[in-house]
Amino acid sequence: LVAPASTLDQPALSVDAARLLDRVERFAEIGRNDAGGIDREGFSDADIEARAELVREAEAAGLTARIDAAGNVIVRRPERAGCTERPTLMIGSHLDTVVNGGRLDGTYGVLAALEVLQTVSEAGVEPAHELVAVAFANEEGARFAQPFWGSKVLVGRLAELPDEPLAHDGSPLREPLARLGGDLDALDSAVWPQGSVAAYLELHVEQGPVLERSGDRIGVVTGITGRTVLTVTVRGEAGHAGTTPMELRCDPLTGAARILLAVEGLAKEQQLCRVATVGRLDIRPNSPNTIAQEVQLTVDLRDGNPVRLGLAEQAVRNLLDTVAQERGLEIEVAVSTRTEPAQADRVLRDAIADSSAELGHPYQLLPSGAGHDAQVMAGIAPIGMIFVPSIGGVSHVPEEDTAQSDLVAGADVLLRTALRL
Ligand code: HGY
Ligand code: MN
Ligand code: MN
Ligand code: MN
Repeated sequence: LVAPASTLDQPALSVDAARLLDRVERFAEIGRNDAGGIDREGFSDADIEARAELVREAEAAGLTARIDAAGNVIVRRPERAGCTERPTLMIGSHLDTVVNGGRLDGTYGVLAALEVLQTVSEAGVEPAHELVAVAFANEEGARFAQPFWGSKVLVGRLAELPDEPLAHDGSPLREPLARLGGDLDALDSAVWPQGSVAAYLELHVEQGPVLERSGDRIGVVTGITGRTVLTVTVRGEAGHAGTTPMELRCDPLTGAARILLAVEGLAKEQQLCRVATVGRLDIRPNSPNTIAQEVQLTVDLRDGNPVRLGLAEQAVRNLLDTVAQERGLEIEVAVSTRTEPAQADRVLRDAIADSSAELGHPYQLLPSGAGHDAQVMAGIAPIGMIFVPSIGGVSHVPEEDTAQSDLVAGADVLLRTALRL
């Protein structure tokens, strides 16, 4: 076993900036739509292609890559005799996007993790940890209603996942998962037990305005918001828009409108939780001269405090009961995900801050209002997260962007942090 190099005594090792930026551009072509956004929802054809491309890139870089039963891509440095006993430092993020999303959310962190492994291998240094890069499957839950699918499987939260996960349109996960090389009946094999991961690091674009405004290049994440996503189905009676008298209607769409505004009010006026969003509305049959039969909508609740999050969920459930009674609608609610808030580990926070300082990058501490696989990984390992500025503070839109120099700085901080642990 080569003695772990105290790389910090040496001039700082840097990522290959051109290679990283080139990969970011190439992955942005996978699933790009006419509007310039990325349609790479988890387990779509584009997502499957991106995962296969990551495997090819890793192998071409002399690394090993495999796809686990959940569809996560796991990249390692090739085994060397005597080096297998080191604790694992996992570094990752996700490759899937929201509908019409940006090219950096998730993908940047995955490609930076790959870059860290490749840089370390090429430099011939032996970090104290075994570095493992991971691209989690279906973090966003854009098409299949299980956000954090890959990380939840990896940490063993199988009991809360449905036996036969379905997309919003009812199509089963089983088939695209198998096409990717996963196996719905073998999810157990993808679980990493408690204690098997010494630490988890994730690099991500901030997706908000804080760093851009302060002029800091690096964000050291203190904690990640909790999140509950509900899928609500409102059923009424379809009918002719011209002949059904108003007093005889049982319209699920107007019921849904009432729900939408009340959900906004839970956060905006009542301040029961930090933010509350209805982001998806599915109207059936969605025809201008037919009263709707059924409306499905999602409710995304977020707060850093799990108690407040629980109270907000209860308030939504009470609201649904009230609307159902008042309007004679049948309302069903299912939990798509409950993801607890998580705190970043003190040691990892300090390591990120020190690495930023040593590289001359101004940094600040900040919480994450977006969800990340890191908060699921917090169930089995200490976590640390690094943010870089988002231009205009926007994300989940095609305009999402970050200055190239910031992308490179973030990857260098990730590399340096991985080497100092
Ligand atoms: O929605 C989120 O916060 C994350 O980007 N999945
Ligand atoms: Mn996202
Ligand atoms: Mn993300
Ligand atoms: Mn007609």
